[in-house]
Amino acid sequence: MNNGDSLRIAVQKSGRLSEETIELLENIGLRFDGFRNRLMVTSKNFNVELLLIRDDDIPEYVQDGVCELGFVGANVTEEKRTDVNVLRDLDYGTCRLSIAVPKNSGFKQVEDLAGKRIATSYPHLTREYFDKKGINVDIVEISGAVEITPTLEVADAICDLVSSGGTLKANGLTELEPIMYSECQLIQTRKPVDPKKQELIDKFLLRMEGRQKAERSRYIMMNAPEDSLDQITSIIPSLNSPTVLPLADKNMIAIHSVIPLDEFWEVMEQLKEAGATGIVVMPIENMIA
Ligand code: PRT
Ligand code: ZN
Repeated sequence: MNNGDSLRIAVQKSGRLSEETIELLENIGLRFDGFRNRLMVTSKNFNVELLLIRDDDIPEYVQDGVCELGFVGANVTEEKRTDVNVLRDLDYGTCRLSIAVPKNSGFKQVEDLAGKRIATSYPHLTREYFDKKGINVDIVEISGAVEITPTLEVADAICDLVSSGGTLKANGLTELEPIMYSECQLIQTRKPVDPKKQELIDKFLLRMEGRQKAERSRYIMMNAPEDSLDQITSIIPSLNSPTVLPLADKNMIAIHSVIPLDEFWEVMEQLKEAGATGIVVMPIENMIA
């Protein structure tokens, strides 16, 4: 358990999630002094300390309450079968755990792998997948360089993480089927947390929410004929009423609003059709409800 006063967060020390996680923490206003060769760093302006460790250890440290929070891939948390709360899916570290076979193996579907050897660093997730399908396979647990095992004749197929697919290709493998999609997640311990630390967690989450909302939104400004205001207002999927400003040209107005990024293009097209001109779109730094 973490009995200190500071909130303790587990972060991957050095790997694919490290840079973006630290960047995210800095983006929500946390400042740190140098990370080099350190296992623990304390923030200069928020009562938090980061524990920098291997990603494989993060779910267990959070489960046991050594750290209240952790940033780690869903693939690791699920493989380790840890009992934690998933607070947020984050938009980085995205990948999929996939079954892949040698290009000229003749295996066309997962059913063709019955009785075959599958090399993986994810024995539980792989076993669970094949068991659900009722396909009997031999799992060969390998801790790294899984892609090379078919060439070495250690396995007939593999189950490994894929992002661009370049590594599979370079090793003469083709993807047969994804068994899980993963991204970096913020997880929280289920162990009791004292009220003061819970306050820190709530504050931390509020900042993250503001940042995530901002990243998923855009600020738009446009000019429009005054008589198209009702139509334009009905197009803008804003939670708040848009800001309407008069322009020097008496028949024209300026409209400002915030729109969700995923509706961006559709809204733009409709706004143009409704007579909006000079549409300007800007990123948003932060949003506090
Ligand atoms: O030292 P430590 O144990 O902390 O790090 P690690 O080597 O175990 O993990 P690391 O840093 O490689 O990955 C950390 C996390 O990033 C993973 O647990 C995933 O949640 C996520 N992630 C996202 C990936 C990938 N994309 C990924 N492509 N993890 C690994 N890969 C590997 C994959 O195993 C394969 O070897 O990259 C290769 C394939 O990449 P593509 O782009 O060629 O398909
Ligand atoms: Zn690891």
